[in-house]
Amino acid sequence: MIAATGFEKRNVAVLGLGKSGLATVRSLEAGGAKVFAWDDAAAKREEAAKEGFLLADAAQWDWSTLAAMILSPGIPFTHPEPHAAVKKAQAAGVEVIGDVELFQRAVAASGKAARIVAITGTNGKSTTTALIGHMVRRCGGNAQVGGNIGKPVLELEAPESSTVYVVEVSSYQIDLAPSLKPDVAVLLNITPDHIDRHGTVEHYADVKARLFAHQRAGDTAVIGVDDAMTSGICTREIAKRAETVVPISVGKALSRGVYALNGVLHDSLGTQAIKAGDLAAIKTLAGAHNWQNAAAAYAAGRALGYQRERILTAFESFPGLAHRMEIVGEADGVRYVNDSKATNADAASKALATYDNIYWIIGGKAKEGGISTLEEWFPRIRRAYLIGEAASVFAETLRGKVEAVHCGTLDRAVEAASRDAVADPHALKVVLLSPACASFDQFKSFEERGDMFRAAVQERLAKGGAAA
Ligand code: UMA
Repeated sequence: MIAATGFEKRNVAVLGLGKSGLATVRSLEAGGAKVFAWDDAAAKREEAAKEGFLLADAAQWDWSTLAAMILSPGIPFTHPEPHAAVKKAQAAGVEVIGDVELFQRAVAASGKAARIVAITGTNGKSTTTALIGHMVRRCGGNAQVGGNIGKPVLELEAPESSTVYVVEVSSYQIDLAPSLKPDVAVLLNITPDHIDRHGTVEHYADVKARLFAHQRAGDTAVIGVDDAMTSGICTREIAKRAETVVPISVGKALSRGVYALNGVLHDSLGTQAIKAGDLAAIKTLAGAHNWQNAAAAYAAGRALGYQRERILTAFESFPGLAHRMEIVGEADGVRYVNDSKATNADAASKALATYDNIYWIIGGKAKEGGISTLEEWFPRIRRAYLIGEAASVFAETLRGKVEAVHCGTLDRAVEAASRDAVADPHALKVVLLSPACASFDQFKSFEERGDMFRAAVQERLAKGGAAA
């Protein structure tokens, strides 16, 4: 655990007692602060009470005695409107910050030469974070991986001079971390997202760009240039500090930067462009979106001082992330891919763009817009297997374009898709769970849905494959 510094013997309020809030209370107490904790949900307060934390209704906090309020990332800071406690804090001149800010301050105050690699972007940030963490370890470094990816930053181990913190940061977390200063900052891409929490896409992009605000000579900015928003940010950063900005692209050759062309990674950081390695051969980094993640991780690895060959060797052993195009089995020329995290059409498009001969398990609780935007990928789909609430709506969209079978449940869909895929004479077929839907009609979470898919596939394969 990292003890929060700077609040010894002072009163601090913590609002939100989810994963990051509970870690924040522990960290502040370890740093010697007196913490007043609150969550608007009674169940969360009960959980906190079991740990013996001091609970005090946020509506009753005495703002004149508080040194700061630590806000959970999920609680509105600016939009649609600030939480009532945020308004009161601001009126009283009490600073409102998040756990990532406490983390940054504690690392800076430790006097250790620990380094921070921070990763953000609309898509791919968890995979890139996991990939960089894996690379750091394989290159002999002491990686501590956390943040938005799941493990709260304050739960990571205390800084040592060898520590490389690899931290995924959401826009919510950046918004609450005014002094964040990564040694290596990675911005992958920006597409409209979380507008409810940031008001406009421009504000969302401005918040993401703050990742670079405090970087100094010697710090590195790795920035995607394949969308208009990040490309604009990259141009602005280059104007300030060209030599420490590394543009990355998939599909465009760059005179300076790191880029992937047809799955081949190129490094033009030196005097001439060289081929750094073949990403297309790495199963867990399949697809153009993963090549962007790999280009960013490679650039981060170079900034950390790792050799080109060691980075590529590390990529080859990357296990991938659960539920994100996770390969859960392969037999009889059929690859089974768990992409349960794809809870909307845009996310599902990544897997559909990656594979051919797809036996596609789709459905659940439909999102607005359905799957009509996926039509360009329909020719890759051999057959669709419909589950959950969205089945009849999706059947309508697919009518006349993709043959669809109503399966009802995931188990039945796995069975039917495996049987059909095995019978397909193509060399490689893919049974793909990429539902383009939320899971809540049939499962507790996308994780439960993906776990059940993995278990169903592995049970079938253990029994002797789809023919069993
Ligand atoms: N709450 C209130 N009042 C409110 C609203 C919420 O008291 O008005 C309470 C809720 O009851 C809850 C807590 O505040 O107990 C909110 O917690 P939280 O939503 O911030 O969640 P945590 O459990 O602390 O998890 C957070 C991140 N969640 C969000 O940003 C929404 C997790 O990212 C992150 O993994 C975790 O910290 C550890 O760092 C999740 C996420 O969905 C994966 N992120 C978004 C995304 O990826 O799109 C940004």
